Amino acid sequence: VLEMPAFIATKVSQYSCQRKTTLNNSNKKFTDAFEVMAENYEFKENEIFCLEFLRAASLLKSLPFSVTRMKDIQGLPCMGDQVRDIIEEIIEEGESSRVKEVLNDERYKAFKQFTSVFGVGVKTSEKWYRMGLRTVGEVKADKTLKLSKMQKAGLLYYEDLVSCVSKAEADAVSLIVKNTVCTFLPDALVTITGGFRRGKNIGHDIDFLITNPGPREDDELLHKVIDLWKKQGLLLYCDIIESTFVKEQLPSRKVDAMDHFQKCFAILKLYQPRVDNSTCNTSEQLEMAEVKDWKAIRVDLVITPFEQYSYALLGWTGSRQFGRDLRRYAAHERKMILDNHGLYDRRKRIFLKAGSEEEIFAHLGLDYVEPWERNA
Ligand code: DCP
Ligand code: MG
Repeated sequence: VLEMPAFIATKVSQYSCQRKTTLNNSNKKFTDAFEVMAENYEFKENEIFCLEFLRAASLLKSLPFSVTRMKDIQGLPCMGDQVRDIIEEIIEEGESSRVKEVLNDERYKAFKQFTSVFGVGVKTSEKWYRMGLRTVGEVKADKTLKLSKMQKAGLLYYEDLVSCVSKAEADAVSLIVKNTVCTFLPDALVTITGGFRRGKNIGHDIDFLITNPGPREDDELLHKVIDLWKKQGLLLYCDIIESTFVKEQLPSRKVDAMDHFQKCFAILKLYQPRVDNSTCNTSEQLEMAEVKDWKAIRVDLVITPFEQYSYALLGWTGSRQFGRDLRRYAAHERKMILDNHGLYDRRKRIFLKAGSEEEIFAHLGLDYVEPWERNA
């Protein structure tokens, strides 16, 4: 481990794609606080302040030492006044009164609950809050609410979906996805992305990227997979989004833009080892144990053309902050536009091909960062 002064001497980049961020966070006390602040600003749709706290959190996560004095953050980027105030409070008092205030705030608490429902974002939360609703329980009980199909599923499987996905569950679902895809396309490449590819052992969903290295594409693959799961009774919910990719189109400059791949946001039924019936005393408990031998799991499937696979892999591996900074770095430092489909060089006016993530980093003039170092 580097001593603090020696570490600071090597200048820390403002871009997380020029840092290594593993899951060993030496500054959780601070980064948890910043993430609460960022979330509260997200709920208030204040993107600037939200990003300020997300960048600060990301920076402290990359430090190989714990911050204990204000001197430790001297010369570091992303440390604005709001951020410094909270760091100072936590150093001196052990906690931040501003963060505590947010955590106790009625609006924050309600939004936190509402947005934890699959299909519910800030807009819907705002609506429900204005109607006087405060908890998911109240939302469930209100039979007059007009809900989307996604939100209905989100509420129906709420308890399963808020309890996080474990690595073991991700591995089990991975087998199911691979087996199903390969019955239709034996050569298909199925890769787990998102947090699990970054080495996390829990997640809110499981993300998969599917591509066919062969010459032909199969637009029907996703539909075939979904239809089979329906027949097998494994599909609790699914929303298929068809591809909207247009070849000549320049990559989107929006930092959080959705990509154009054919994809599916699904909820799968994962059968789990049965609960031991001998521990149940009442007939009701016995019935429960027998009825529910499965868990609802959120799964995203993304289908990509083989030529775009590396870009899709880089984008879908995340983290979100790492992806944002890659795009910002490309735009501001290289005059290039990066998205999940490709990289466009605005000076040369060409798309840069890449057969691996390493090649994309090389195009951007960046040192390669391993997936487990992208937990920014
Ligand atoms: N992503 C993307 N385009 C989208 C949605 C996500 O490029 N429309 C990227 C950014 C994320 C990654 O894909 O880092 C995975 O998205 P998740 O929301 O599943 O995030 P994680 O997998 O990183 O976290 P979690 O463990 O909560 O699932
Ligand atoms: Mg994920």
